[in-house]
Amino acid sequence: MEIHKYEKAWLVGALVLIVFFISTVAYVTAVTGVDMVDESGGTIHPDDVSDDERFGDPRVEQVGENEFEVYMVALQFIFRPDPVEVPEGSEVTFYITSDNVVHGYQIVGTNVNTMVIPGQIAEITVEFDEAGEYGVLCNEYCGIGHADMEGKVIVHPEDEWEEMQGGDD
Ligand SMILES: [Cu+2]
Repeated sequence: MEIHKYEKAWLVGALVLIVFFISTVAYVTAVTGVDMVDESGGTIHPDDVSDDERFGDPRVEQVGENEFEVYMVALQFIFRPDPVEVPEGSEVTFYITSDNVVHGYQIVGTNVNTMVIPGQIAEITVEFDEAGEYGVLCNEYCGIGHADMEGKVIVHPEDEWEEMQGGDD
């Protein structure tokens, strides 16, 4: 069967596009770490949050050279801890839960955006490659003070962070 050369060109072009589209999806999934929030964080009874080893004392914890874990509780109408402070270039895993109502946790300018559901621990990892202040907001209506429920993530430049760790001696 004879295929006209223009038809061949269109076929090849369409194939190249399909391969390109599939590669972009594969790339984003495998390399950039864009992910859906799932149940990997586990569950916790809302009544146990304040006695829990992780959430009873909400905090930022350094777990590796450039790795941090944040144990966060969303309350009416603040986030604890706030602000979250980490150095530039760090990989931060947030574990967030709530002991009262549904909240949201979104870090503006990043891919961090999750519901915070009582009973559930949202686990989400993000790399902060650029120093600066990132706004945080609750995007689930959680009561009368919802509109004022906001927080901050401060990503410090390397030298500034080192100075902070050195204390004031
Ligand atoms: Cu809210």
